[in-house]
Amino acid sequence: MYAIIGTWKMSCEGVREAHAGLARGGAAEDAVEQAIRAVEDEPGFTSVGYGGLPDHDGHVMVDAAFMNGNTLRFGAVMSAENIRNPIRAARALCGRETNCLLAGRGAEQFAIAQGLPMRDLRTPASMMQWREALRQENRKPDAYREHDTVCVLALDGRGSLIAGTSTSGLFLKASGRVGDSPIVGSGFYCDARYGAAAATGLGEDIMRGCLSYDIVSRMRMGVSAQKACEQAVKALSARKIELGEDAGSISVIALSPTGETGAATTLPVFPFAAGNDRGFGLFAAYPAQDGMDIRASSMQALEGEP
Ligand code: SD4
Repeated sequence: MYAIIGTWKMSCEGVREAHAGLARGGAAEDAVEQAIRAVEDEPGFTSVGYGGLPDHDGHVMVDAAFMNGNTLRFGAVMSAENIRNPIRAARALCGRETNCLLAGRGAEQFAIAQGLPMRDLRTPASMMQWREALRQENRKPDAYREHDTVCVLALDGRGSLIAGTSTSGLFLKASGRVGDSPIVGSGFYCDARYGAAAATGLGEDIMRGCLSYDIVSRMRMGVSAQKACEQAVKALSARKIELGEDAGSISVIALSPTGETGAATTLPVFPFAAGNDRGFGLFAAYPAQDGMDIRASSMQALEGEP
């Protein structure tokens, strides 16, 4: 059995190729890296890697993480600049007993020492958008309008379960701001015995609920990947509503050790790519209608039929 799931339509091509690699007997670690690199390298995706939108000061500062569910080790970089493929740096850090989460200059120096390619992640188009945005006043960052994180979870035929994330965070974020994506338990979590999960949306909210850990904890209690996603999103959003806030912008994915996938969202629609040994497709999760502001998601195939 093998399976893979990735957030947003932008992950579709990379996940499709990584899915083919898994079908040929490839490793989940390689599948996650390959799928995320494909998004990082594409300047048309303005929320990840090259072409990512800058922070308030005009710097493209990236966060990325890689977690091995069989060892519970993770590696992550945050608030780092000029690393062409942040997911490669995160993967290279995964396995270390100490110093596995590096920020800023330390992360950049690590990438250089590893011989990873460095690159100015700004593009003329992203800098133009930045200059234009600075001209507008009172701009409230919107995690979805401005940015989407690529999260990929993969299971291979040998039972390896891996999680990865990569993002340039919120457009116009404060210098030094870090979101959930490199924070274990919030943006991602993975335990090969129970499952893997990852989140995209407003990192400040996702971290308040330790959302990915919450999903995997529910799976540990025997809840399915789909139900665990629905329950965790619903719990965090309901709590926010109780506190007088809105439900927030939160979407999640999960993958069980037997290859079941799950997804849930507070958005009107959340597309994701998923595949297993029966096929590959682009899907969407929607909030269900049960009279609450936050509802269980229903899933629908957009194309393909896993
Ligand atoms: C962050 N979670 O830095 C990321 C942004 C994101 O969809 O995923 N937006 O807060």
